[in-house]
Amino acid sequence: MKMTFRWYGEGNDAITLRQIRQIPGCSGLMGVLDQYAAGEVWPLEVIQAYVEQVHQAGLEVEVIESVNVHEDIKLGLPSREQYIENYIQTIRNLAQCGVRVIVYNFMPVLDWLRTDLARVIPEDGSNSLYFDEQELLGMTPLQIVQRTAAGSNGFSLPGWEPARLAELEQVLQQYQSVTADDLRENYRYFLSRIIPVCEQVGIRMACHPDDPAWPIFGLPRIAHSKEDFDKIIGLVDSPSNTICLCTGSLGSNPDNDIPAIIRHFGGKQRIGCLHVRNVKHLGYHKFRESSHLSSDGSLDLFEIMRAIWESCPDTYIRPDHGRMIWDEQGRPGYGLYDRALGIAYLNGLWEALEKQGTRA
Ligand SMILES: [Mn+2]
Repeated sequence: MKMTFRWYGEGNDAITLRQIRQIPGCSGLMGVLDQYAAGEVWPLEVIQAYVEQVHQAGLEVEVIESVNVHEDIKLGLPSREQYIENYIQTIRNLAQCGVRVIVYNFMPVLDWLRTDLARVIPEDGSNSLYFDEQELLGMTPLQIVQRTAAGSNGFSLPGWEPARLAELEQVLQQYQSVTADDLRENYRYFLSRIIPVCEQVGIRMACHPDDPAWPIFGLPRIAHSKEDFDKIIGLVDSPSNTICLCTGSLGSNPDNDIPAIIRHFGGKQRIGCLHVRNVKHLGYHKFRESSHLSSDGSLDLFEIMRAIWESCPDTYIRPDHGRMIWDEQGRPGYGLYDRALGIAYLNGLWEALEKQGTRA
């Protein structure tokens, strides 16, 4: 297992590489260059400079996240061809710089969604990301986008890049006639074009689940259950077609048995990497992000780590979102302190498994 940390790049993150290097047992990053809009080629020299900088700090960067898929690809428009060509060029450029796993998603228009980015947790006064479908019912997509932007403390948020949302109303219209099956067929086309290249250059594509794990605003969503991911890995049957198994995203739906899902796909060698975090279920379609500790949330992190240790022990992991604690100001969900605590805890569970665990 390689423990990593999400970092947004110099000038785009309040956290420094030096701070990340000082987290015990953290050997690398899941990096991101989110200055590029979906559909743009990430230039080789820019990736090289980024990777070089990370290496100089004593960290690896074998996973890159948020290589966003242009909406025209998801909609299956004729213009998708150029965007797929661009995506392939980005894959080649990343591979040339030593990247092994690319995290992306196939969610229409809206990426992850919350109704509050800083909901105070009454028990201890910290705050975290929060979702309540009841709050969402009275809002339009545009209102939730504006509210999310206003709550971001001035930081860019992954999946909420302004360029991507500039034509929100128009793109929402375009999806009116797109069914889940249509979306899946467009996904199949995309994968059939990129996966052969990935095999050639040694890249594994890792699809991030829908977050939360159910449809939103009537948009088709096809990646939020074991059954969905069985279909996805079957669209193009290749070791390069994998999942970024995000325990908090899938775990927002109590029907998803996360350790069982990890064992299922880990056993098939189809987990490219994992985001490991906890959520606290507060009611129907209502949850908050808790600390990583099992007893603070609704997921059993020990069982999750055991499933990883048993089925895909060589994978990449990172703590996912953290709470804001100790008066830290920063990008919602991506502060230093609580994510560093998450790493310490997950590494502790891992050490216990290494020393005392028995594999089935
Ligand atoms: Mn995630």
